[in-house]
Amino acid sequence: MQQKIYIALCTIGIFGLIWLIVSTDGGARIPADPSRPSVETVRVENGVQVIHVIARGGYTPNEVIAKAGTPTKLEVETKGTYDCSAAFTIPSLGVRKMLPATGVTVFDLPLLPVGSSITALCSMGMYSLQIQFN
Ligand SMILES: [Cu+2]
Repeated sequence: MQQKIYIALCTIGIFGLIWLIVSTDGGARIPADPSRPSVETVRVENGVQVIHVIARGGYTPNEVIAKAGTPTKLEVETKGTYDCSAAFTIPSLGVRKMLPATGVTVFDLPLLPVGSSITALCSMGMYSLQIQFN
C-alpha cells in the first residue's frame, strides 16, 4: 500500500519535472527574429502617417514608399543595436541622433511634396534608408 503511494508520487514528480523542462525550453527555442518588424512599415494613426523601421545592422526595410503631403512621423526601432546604424542621421533635415541600444525613437518629418524623398544614413554613410513620397 505504501509502495503504491510512493510510486504515484514519484510518477507525478517525474511528469512535473518533464513539464518544467519542456515548458521552459520550449519558450526559449522560438526566438523572435530581431530583423523582422513587429508592426507594419507604414500605418496611419489619428490622421498621422507613421513609418516604422528597424535599425540593426542597417535599416529594415531600407526603402519605404509613403504618402506625400501628409503629417508623417518616422519611428526608428532599435533592438540590441550596437552597430553604427544607431548613429542615425537625416542630413537634409539636420537630424543627428544617437539611438538607444533598445527602444523606439520618433522623428517628426516635414510635409513633403509628391516625388520628393528623404535619405537617412548612419553617421558614416554606410547604411541608408530611403523614404520616397508619392
Ligand atoms: Cu555606419
